[in-house]
Amino acid sequence: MIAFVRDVPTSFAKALCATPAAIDVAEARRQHAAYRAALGVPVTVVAADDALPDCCFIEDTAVVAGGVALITRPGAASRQREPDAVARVLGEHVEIAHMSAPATLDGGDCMRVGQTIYVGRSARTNEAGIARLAEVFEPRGLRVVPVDLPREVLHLKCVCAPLGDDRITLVTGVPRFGSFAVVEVPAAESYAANVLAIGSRVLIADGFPQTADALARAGFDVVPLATTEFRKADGALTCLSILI
Ligand code: CIR
Repeated sequence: MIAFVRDVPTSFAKALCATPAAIDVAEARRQHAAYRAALGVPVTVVAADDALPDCCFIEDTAVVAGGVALITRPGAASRQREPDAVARVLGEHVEIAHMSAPATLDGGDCMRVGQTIYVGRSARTNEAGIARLAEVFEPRGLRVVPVDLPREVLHLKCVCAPLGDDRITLVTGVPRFGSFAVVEVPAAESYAANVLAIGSRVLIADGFPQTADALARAGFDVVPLATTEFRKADGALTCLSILI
């Protein structure tokens, strides 16, 4: 497994956010370094672009499965140049497919569990984006299943995340979809649903004890990480990497 991450740009304090809060870029870089170290797999770093304040949220720029990377067209206009540099780096490892206007899709809306890719219908991901996702991945043996999201949810993986090929985290109260086992995340800890599971280890945002306990009881080695600065920009753990 290789992880691709993208450095935190100097302009990160200008990243998109629903509720503005002062971002400490130096602290974000420290948290990013700890994240990289915690991944426990070889990491390839894509250089930051200061013209793209959200570029460290690399997950949104590509969906990788079955040996192909679908380079996205992010739903936020300010992010639509982010995929260019990522495509160049991923192209050294996997086949590349693209999407074009009017399609938009953010990688944070896509959750692969086994041979199924669940995709959130969100303000960032439209029907043309979902159709392109299906066009690329269904011939490769993956099923694409859309999931409706409430308007206030940024991305599908704000409320769930994969735990291997047969389990997910899911915030209590979010309607169930799929037929896998669920580790419930209490609504009061909903930010912690966005975990990054790598084998038997699971990276989790620090400060969410009920979710950490539930994951430990589910058999995971729980690795808490500080994410305060990324959270201010509406980001979490999966957003910061692409794993292939
Ligand atoms: C945005 O609004 O696009 C960024 N500030 C946050 C993106 C987080 N990405 C993700 O959850 N995959």
